[in-house]
Amino acid sequence: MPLTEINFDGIVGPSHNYAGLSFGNVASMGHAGQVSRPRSAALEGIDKMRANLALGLAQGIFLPHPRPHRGWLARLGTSIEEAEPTIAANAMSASPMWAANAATVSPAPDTADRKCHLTVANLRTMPHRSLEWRSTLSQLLVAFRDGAYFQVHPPVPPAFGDEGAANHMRLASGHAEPGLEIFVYGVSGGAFPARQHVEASKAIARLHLLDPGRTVFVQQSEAAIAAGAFHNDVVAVSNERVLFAHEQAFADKQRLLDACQTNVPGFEYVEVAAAEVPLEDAVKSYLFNAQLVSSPDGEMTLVVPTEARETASVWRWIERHLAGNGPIRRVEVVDVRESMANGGGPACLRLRVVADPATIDPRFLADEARLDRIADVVRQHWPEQIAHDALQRPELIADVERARSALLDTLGLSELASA
Ligand code: SUG
Repeated sequence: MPLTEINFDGIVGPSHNYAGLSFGNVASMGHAGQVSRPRSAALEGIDKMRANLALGLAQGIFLPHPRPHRGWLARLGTSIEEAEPTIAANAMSASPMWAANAATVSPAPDTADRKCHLTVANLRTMPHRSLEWRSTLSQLLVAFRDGAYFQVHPPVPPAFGDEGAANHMRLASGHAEPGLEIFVYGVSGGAFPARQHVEASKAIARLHLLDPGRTVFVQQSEAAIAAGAFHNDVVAVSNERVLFAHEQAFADKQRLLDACQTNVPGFEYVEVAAAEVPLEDAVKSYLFNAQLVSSPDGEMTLVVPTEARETASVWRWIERHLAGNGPIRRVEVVDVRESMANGGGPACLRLRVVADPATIDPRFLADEARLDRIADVVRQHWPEQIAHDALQRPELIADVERARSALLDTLGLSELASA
């Protein structure tokens, strides 16, 4: 089988809630304390995967992690019953749903040993996200265990923050051609933290055995982070030879464009001017947190969240682009409102891996029938609602733990029960 782009979506976990844990993420901050709907959230995610399948794309899944994270609480000398509310909320976060932050992926055509390299993100900037790496590593070591094709790396040391593929892009004339790998790091973000450290990005490039001539490190603009673009994928996305970005995404745009022009045959840059879509609208609508995908008929489709259609400047821009001669030929609108309210759009929910699907553990791949089975488990076991002050209730905790084991049973992945 040829190398294919596979989108692995994080299944939204049964503890999905709004605790306002992510400073600098305006949606998470703005929805703090609201009632969440885990069942709807997970079903929205499944429908998004179905929309991808309908476009003819290959689809994978990652599992929710065990929550509450009892081991972390124990290391803090407490328990879910006794922890202070903020600590408990961190241990209950369903943040592993945002698979774009699971790892950075360099496909085989880019690496010296011609293996696909994956480095798990340390996510050290936010406490609730720093809990993810161990479970992510366990899953990747099962899904991508064929050492002839994959090399899975543990996180880089936490001295240097790494947030995975959300700050990494790849341009290539085709998915299976050698590409230009773009690492975007932050230095400062006004009042908000810059989460990706350049030393983490450089370490990953070395570990992945990338060709330095086809690797570029670019600084994210301070204005973008200050406007709420806590990850680069809130203001830019790439697919094959196309880079789609906001005018104010990068600190040194010209250096990036020069590298793209030199290394990517047929490179096309689609820029959205601040005068047409201000940064604030880009962040509110998640226009750039779209999935930019090539379906088998060769048409490039932008999979945007409903919030993009509801933001006047953004929808006007999309209609104008579609009417013109640009590379994006279709727009697909998906409803992922529950995730969006925590700052996670269609692109946050997926990790792209270019590989031959036959080399991956099939339990991590999805088709309609498998999604039906997952949806059944979600309908039966996922809590309908979680109020912020209910996060430590024993009945909720029992439901959340039972829901995850029912999913693992259904998927034949019970070996990951405590991972
Ligand atoms: O890290 N939200 C996530 C959203 C991540 C989106 N991912 C990408 N852009 N790739 C974050 O800020 C909110 C959790 C809370 O508030 O409870 C949260 O973690």
